Amino acid sequence: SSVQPCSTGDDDRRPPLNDLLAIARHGLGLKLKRLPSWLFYDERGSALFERICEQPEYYLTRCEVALMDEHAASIADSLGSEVRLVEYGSGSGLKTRMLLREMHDPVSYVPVEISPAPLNESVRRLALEFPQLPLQPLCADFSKPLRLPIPPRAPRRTVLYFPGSTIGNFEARDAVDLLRKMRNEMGDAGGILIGVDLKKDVAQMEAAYNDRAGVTAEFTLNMLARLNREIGSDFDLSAFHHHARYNPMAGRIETHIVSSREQQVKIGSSKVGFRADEVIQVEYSCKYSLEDFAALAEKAGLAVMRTWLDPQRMFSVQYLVR
Ligand code: AVI
Repeated sequence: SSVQPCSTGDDDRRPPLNDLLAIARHGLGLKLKRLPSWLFYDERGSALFERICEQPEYYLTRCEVALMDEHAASIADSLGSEVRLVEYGSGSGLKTRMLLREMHDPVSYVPVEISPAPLNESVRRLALEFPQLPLQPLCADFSKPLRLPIPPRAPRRTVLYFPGSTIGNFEARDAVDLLRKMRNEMGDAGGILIGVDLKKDVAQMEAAYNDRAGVTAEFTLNMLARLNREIGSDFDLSAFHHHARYNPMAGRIETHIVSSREQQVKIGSSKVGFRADEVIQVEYSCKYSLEDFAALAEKAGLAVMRTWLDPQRMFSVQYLVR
């Protein structure tokens, strides 16, 4: 197989880890405290996320896999032949493998991932199953403009694959900006294949973010544990808890870390005070109706060419073009 070494664009990276202190200070210094959701994904957080995907309440992954099981061939037909497939994020790679198995003469596969370890692992696995497919991993932050590696032969089109409803973790305004950036990267003939979680029964959505086994709560609190590990803050994890509720006005699950009591936490050389029940906003998971998402795409200059649903009609994969 032909696997290129991981390329990086230095200027495209997230801030180095010692900037974590500045990020924490800034977010916790705001009147309404907030921390960015990408902070969840250190090694432990990524492992916890994989476990969330296996929880019975977390329907998103199961539904998207069921969707790919039923529709991967039809999706591949819509993308056409000689496609360069660029994936935003790498993850476990199951959905990618389901898609690649059905694709017609793909030119190359470019996984884009910020951390080198999962990137190398996904490439290693794919190389075993697809020895003929050129793999061009790119170690970069997909929310910033990308410098894509030169493809081994001219593709008919570039398709950006963004599964998992990760677009839901961006506020509507940021989601439009990201889609606009993707529109530039895919070029005139290109497309975006994107997983989008759908609005549904509130209890079902809230259960997905409050699993009984408590894995999501552990995932959420890992953000504080990570700060303790990496910037030496002294969050007492037993004095904070996870809280995730659906906000029907905004159409999103909003996840907060709640301070169980009044307390002070050391962040670097200073202290941050928390009132009892004060929250840190840490994640949005936006949910869309098909009409909502088409309107969002349109704001980014994109049209929904096709939509596929899973058998339970809980999750969608959509193909967007200019
Ligand atoms: C990665 N992302 C789509 C997940 C979601 O559903 O918003 C992250 C997650 N947060 C809590 N559970 C899962």
